[in-house]
Amino acid sequence: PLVEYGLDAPFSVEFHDNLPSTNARARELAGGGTTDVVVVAERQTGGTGRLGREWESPAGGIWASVVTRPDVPPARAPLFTLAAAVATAEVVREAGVDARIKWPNDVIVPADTERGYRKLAGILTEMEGEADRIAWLVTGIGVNASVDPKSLPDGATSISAEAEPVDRRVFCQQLLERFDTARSDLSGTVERWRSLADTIGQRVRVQQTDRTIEGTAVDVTATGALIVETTSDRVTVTAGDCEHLRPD
Ligand code: BTX
Repeated sequence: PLVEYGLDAPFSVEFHDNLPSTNARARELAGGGTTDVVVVAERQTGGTGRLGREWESPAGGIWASVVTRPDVPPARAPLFTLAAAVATAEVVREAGVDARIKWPNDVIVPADTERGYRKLAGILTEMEGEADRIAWLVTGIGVNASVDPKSLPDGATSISAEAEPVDRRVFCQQLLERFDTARSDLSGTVERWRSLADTIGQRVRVQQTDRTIEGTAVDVTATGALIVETTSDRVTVTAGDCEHLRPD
């Protein structure tokens, strides 16, 4: 089993064997006024990605959602997604996998000559806030740790498929410590994000509800937006689905 244990985390831990979604449970706790707690589940039956997509969460993964109440304006919320992506990528890299970040929230193993990029982890941030202040933030982190990629959608991979399996208790603890460090140094986080990014320098297609932006990703801004150079323009993209295109 995963984290029944005394996780010596910088957050208090609520462990579940089975849960529809750790983000849903974390939202409940957040709405009730709780903070600095992490909800961890051995498996999720209704794990969610962005835009209501499904997130496969079999036993063997790390499914965790952290509730915080950062005293920052809502425009800075995306930085916590970057902080979680940096923390995840760093701990996965220490496990011996050449992980990189795809803007804004995916930890991937980059494409090689034979295969396209494979998704190893994802982050889902949810928030409630007023105009000038975040009320609460839920940062959901899903990592395919010891999961057989056959039980995951196409294009997914896991730590155990790419390298030696990890001790999930230790991994989860390191992940939470890294996230705690990263969230308290957001400008350092943007720097580390840049150095871990697979997206910068790539040709990308960013899908938004009402438009598609295609061009070269050149940088991220101080608030975590992606800067894309198109043939005619330089566009700052704050949200959307980003695909890395193969070079011509
Ligand atoms: P996303 O919308 O970027 O990615 C969702 C897409 O990824 C799916 O449509 C599917 O194609 C693919 N996918 C589904 N499951 C997996 C998987 N296990 N590994 C790789 N690819 C997959 C990414 O959303 C954000 C995911 C956050 C998940 C965490 S887990 C803890 C917390 N609780 C919860 O319900 N969600 C978060």
